[in-house]
Amino acid sequence: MTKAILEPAGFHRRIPLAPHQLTARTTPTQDVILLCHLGVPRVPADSWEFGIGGLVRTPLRLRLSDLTSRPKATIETIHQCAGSPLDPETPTRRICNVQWGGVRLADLLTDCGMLPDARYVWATGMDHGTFNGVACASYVKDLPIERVNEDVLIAYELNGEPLPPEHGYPARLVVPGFYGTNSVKWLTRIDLADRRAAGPFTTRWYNDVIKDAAGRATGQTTPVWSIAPESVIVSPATGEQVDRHRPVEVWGWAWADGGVAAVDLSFDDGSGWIQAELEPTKGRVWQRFSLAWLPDRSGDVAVRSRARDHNGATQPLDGARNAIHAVSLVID
Ligand SMILES: Nc1nc2c(c(=O)[nH]1)N[C@H]1C(S)=C(S)[C@@H](COP(=O)(O)O)O[C@H]1N2
Ligand SMILES: [Mo]
Repeated sequence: MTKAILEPAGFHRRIPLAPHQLTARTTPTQDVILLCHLGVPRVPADSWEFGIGGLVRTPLRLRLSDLTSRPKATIETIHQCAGSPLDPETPTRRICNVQWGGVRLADLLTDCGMLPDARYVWATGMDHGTFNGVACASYVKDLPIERVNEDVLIAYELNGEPLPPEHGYPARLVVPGFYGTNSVKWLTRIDLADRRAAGPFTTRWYNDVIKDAAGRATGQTTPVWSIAPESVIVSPATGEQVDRHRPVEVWGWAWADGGVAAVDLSFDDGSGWIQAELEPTKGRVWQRFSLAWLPDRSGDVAVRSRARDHNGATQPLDGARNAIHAVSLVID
């Protein structure tokens, strides 16, 4: 296939909604985070083909009509950008919650017949160019093969409509519960392999430094795959004036790969924490939390939310992409 035309070419991002604007449970498509390292390839659907190969018994080639004529799976899930790979410890809170429609990757892999040595799934996009001074022939990511459970999709729909060009038309990978960087857009290949992929997006960027208990680098890294527990306060918004002695509902969203078990709120710079009400984990959808809070003193108050996942992992105060979110309020 000839090289795809990029329009625009180069790094392209749409600033998502700020936390206080995340009022909708399902994020409208025009408000969905948008992140393209190399540009937006314009892919003509009639000439598009997508191949599955590598460590499989029977390689497959599929056109868009081959995907759409198979049974359609839909999943509603959080969709989060991990932030800049050049600045991985700064929280960006680029988050939304959307519905994807497509074909289960697991079903396609069953049709191909996985060979026993296959340990990783490599996904290649049609975009190409330069990121941070490094020439990239394509955008390639990988994931462990055991992660390909029933909700990993080759998606061709976003919120019930065909994917818009910038979100991956004609088809993309969606790995619910993994950071967005792994959900390769404008798919051209899936390959099974016995090792991690070698491109800069898997070896050079998107590997977090593992730290010891004292916060020192151990010299080891871990791929930016699973979404760490996180939460944002939607209301009240930073700067809002709140009446003293009048209960105010503090609410927001919490999420994690595997779901959130509890959300605690602090009104005293993190010395005390009060458990909020929380919707139960339901699939991959974000969970609403809320607490009726009675401000009992005047002045400036910072409200913080802290999510805990089902394994007990929680959010740090700072120094990580999932650091605790705080809103500053004026109590009058
Ligand atoms: N081919 C390709 N896929 C990609 C990217 C990219 O630059 N090229 N960016 C990734 C990143 S960092 C994120 S956060 C998500 C964002 O998906 P969206 O723009 O559709 O919301 O796409 C991922 N998939
Ligand atoms: Mo991202």
